[in-house]
Amino acid sequence: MDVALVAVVAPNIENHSIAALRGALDDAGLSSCVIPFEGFGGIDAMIAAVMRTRPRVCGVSLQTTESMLAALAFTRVLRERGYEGTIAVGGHVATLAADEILAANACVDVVVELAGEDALVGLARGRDPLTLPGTRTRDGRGLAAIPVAPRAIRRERLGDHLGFGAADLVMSRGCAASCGYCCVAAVSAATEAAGGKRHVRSDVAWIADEIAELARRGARAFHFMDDNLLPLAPADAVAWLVQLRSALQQRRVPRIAFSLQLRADVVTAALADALAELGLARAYIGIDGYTQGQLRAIGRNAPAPAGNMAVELLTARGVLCIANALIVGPTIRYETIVAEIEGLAAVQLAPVHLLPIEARPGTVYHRRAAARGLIEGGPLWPVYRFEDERAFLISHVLTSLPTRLAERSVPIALYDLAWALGVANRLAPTADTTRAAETYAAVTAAWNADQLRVLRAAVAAAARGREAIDELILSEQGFVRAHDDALLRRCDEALVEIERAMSAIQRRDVKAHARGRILGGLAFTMSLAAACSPGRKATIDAPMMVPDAAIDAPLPACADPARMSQSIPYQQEQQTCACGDVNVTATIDANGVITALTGDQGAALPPDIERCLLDLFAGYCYPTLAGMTYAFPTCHVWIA
Ligand code: B12
Ligand code: SF4
Repeated sequence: MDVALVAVVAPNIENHSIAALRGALDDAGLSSCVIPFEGFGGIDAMIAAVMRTRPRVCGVSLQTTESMLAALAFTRVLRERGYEGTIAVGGHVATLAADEILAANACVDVVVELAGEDALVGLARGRDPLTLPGTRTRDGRGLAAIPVAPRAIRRERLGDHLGFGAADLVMSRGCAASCGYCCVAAVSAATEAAGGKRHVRSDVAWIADEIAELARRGARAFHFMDDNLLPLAPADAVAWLVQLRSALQQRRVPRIAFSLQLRADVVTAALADALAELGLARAYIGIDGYTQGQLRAIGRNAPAPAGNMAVELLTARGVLCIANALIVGPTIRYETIVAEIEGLAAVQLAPVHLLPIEARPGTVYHRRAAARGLIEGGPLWPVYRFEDERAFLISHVLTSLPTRLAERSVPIALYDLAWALGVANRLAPTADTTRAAETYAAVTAAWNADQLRVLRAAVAAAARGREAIDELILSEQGFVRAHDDALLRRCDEALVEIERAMSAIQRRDVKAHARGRILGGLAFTMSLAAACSPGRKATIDAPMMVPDAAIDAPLPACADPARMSQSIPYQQEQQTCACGDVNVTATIDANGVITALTGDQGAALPPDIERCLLDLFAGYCYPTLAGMTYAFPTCHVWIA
């Protein structure tokens, strides 16, 4: 075997990165296979699969910061167990964190920035990495990186959603905007630095050909996975959609339904009309901030009223919307959050999917937070310090209610329900979906109202201090779980109702594709906790968050100059990292250095995995944690 690619594999979800790389290897006459990336819990199985196939190159697709620790634990243990080939890592996060990956004790030989096709073919042919594009090794840089281009992938078969053929599309790359917290903006900047454009979109004719060809094979439901497909200016976006519609008509493409994520401030009445006519069934609306203060704080250039306006315009045209909000993060002030919560109160028609602001490597937000000393450790396991203690206390409430962030939350269930409902409405108008539509509206209203209630209570308690917050958490935990579980059940039942209605129309048993639920499950397998307590329900491994003293207080420093971050000489003590209902216990010494890790209730980890993790953390220290006995996960499930 020439190349084994280790990457995310999920039912009915296409991995275009792997398809592009395998296509290039195939064209070059090289053999390849895919080994599903399964996080910590799957390290043994993944290594066994590599050792069985003995590839010349083992390539790991590192797309998300969430999977970085597990991916690098895998590469290190792979080498220790005797793999002698080249270990290469590429993908979105590899592009942004090459230095950290090479600096970690993770046995990675080559990091490939941006497009990986040429570099991977070269590595598989045994070429010197430094003669290939985009490569980074400990000895230096190779040739200039090549920007990633959107291109068609070869599909052996289509996915299925409610009996309709389904396909995932990636028709553009990058984004012309540059929101401060967004890692897509960071990769777009890297692309520009490599001589490419921040944003490239395939030709309308090319996109129409691809959709027409898929429609000929039976596809009707299309999931656009692009970061930002539409032009930023509303008039340009309308003109582009009109062209696409006419190109599809020329090719006699039948009625289709699609899902898209889009910026709120591009949505005008004309654009909403154009999208609805083309078949937009579900929209994930990137709003992020509902007040000018919050938009400024996270570094997004958009008018605050655009969010709610977009939801109203699209909902009026039958498009089911999900709205996101970034609310807590290390640099955000209490007053900004208070105003933002009142902004959220205006959103009535779409569930608000709350997310904490992550300081992703490579972003302006990350640089800003790091410069203020708010990130301890490094990208493998970052710990955020909060500039504003009250903001931290609010985030503590959210992370202490697992159904709000850590687990599959109600907006994620509604995201899946919207895809089923929207596709049924668009492609099978005779299907009786009345009750499911009522459920969507009722669950949305109940979720938004309760989310606001808890946020307002958190704000009030945060003003009173730590004790009030602890009381609030204690009094809310049982109620919130029961409340959210009941809403999740209603969403799941509505999904089954749609499946039933569609099965009658399709005259066979059909299933809805629940992407949010599948991804939630996938993310769980990334968890460090999953490594420690197999068989138990785990949550995503999470940067713990700790409150901080005022920002102009002197920051603690690392005793060992070889380690990152700062140090306070505290006694060695046990630090428990509670992640959902599974605890990983880290022993942190006087200098904030992790010296031992055990699993749930002190259970031992497999020794080579524990040693591997300790080595990966060897370059970090967590001085703020050295003196504390608590930790806060920011577990959350994203939508993709
Ligand atoms: C499609 C997609 C998915 C798909 C497929 C994932 C995949 N391809 O690995 C699914 C739905 C499974 C998915 C899941 C998730 N995703 Co996703 N995903 C994307 C998306 C929108 C497009 C990726 C894509 O297919 N691009 C097209 C291909 C052709 O380009 P490419 O991926 O860059 O690949 C090229 C190069 O990077 C390189 N390359 C890639 N892999 C490798 C490997 C080697 C060895 C080499 C040499 C080169 C190489 O060569 C490729 C060809 O040129 C990106 C956004 C983005 N701009 O990348 C988000 C993105 C990567 N996802 C993201 C997130 C957060 C997630 C989830 C955590 C979401 C969730 N849980 O709900 C999960 C995590 C799953 C996991 N365990 O890692 C974030 C990551 C943020 C971050 N910095 O961490 C992104 C950036 C979206 C965003 N804007 O926030 N995702
Ligand atoms: S958040 Fe959206 S609009 Fe902003 S840079 Fe990222 S992809 Fe572009």
